[in-house]
Amino acid sequence: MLGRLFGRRSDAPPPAANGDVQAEDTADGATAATVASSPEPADADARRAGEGEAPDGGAPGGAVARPVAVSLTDGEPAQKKGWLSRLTAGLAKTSSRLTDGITSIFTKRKLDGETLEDLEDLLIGADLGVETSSRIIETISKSRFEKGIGPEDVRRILAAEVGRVLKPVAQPLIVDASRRPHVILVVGVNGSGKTTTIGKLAAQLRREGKSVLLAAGDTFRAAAIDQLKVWGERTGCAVLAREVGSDSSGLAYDALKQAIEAKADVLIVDTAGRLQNKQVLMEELEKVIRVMRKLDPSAPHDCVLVLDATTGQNALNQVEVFRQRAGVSGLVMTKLDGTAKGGILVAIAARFALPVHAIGVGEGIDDLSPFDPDEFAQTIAQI
Ligand SMILES: Nc1nc2c(ncn2[C@@H]2O[C@H](COP(=O)(O)OP(=O)(O)O)[C@@H](O)[C@H]2O)c(=O)[nH]1
Ligand SMILES: [Mg+2]
Repeated sequence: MLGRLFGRRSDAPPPAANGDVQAEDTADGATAATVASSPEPADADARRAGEGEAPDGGAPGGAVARPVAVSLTDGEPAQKKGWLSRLTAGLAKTSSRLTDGITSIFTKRKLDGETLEDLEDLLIGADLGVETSSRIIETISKSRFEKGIGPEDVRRILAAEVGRVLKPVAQPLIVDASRRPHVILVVGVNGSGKTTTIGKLAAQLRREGKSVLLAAGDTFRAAAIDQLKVWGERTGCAVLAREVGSDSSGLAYDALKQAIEAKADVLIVDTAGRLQNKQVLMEELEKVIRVMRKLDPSAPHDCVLVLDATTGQNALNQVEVFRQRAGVSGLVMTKLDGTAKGGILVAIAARFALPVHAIGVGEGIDDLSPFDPDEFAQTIAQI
């Protein structure tokens, strides 16, 4: 059982006798989790986890992700390099669309109204938003480029403006060590990448030596429950799960109770995301929050909205809805690797000013990183 939970290979050494996370199957089919307060360093577990298959039929995590430790709170140079190449690859579609477009508009052409209009179309087409696009156009038209303006100048202005918009929102997800547990509620529409993001986040927290309990609050689909269990095994985190159709707020309550008793560092609560019936979904989320507050009035300490970058403009609407009802405190944008319209992150930052904690650029366990505005800006402008 411990081996399965720790994602241990058969040839790997057994975990320390005082392993921090234990789980046992209970009579009602739920997986009960016990999280002790002094975890062993999880680096080895996380590395092993990186060698497994991605859940949910995704690409093999091991093939995509090398076992490079990327922390949400720090970054060694080697890790940074690994992340940068991942970011560059992940944002390739967006950056090549923008920079190829800029090159074709600004090569051997005068700077006139038509050129600027073409640029504006390009920027809006990449979902950067009207506000940011207009500001870039304004900066260019106000600048005195007597000898004409080249693609590189435009790329530099683009990077500066995107960096300026993103800087105030780039705020890492900080786990408050004084809370036991720090509760992170993860919300978002179906398929946005909630469960995958939870898995990636859990891996990073475990590498930092934190004990983490995961609650399989999307009780609507068996596959969703199994998917979180797989991530629990890969990352060495205990998972509290119940059978399909169980009450998710009851599960969240029990998970928090258990995490408090075990003095776990972090509890991450997964949720369902069917937006077909917005009202029911939102009421359910409100109930999850309400019941957890009976145990800890300050919970959840973070409510993270996971957004799929490939949904484009619809993501703006999702922020609106979830912010009103679930009290979203921060965002993670996933699948930036799957779109040429990664500019949507800029539009969202400009419109809502909500913290962006991290971005996802792939399905692998290491494809989540703290969000660095300058890196993002320079990468999409290929500076
Ligand atoms: N390419 C890519 N795929 C992702 C990313 N994040 C999640 N996915 C995939 O998106 C699909 C839905 O993710 P899932 O976590 O199940 O979404 P949920 O319904 O919100 O929990 C899965 O196939 C994931 O592997 C990402 O950053 N990039
Ligand atoms: Mg899910």
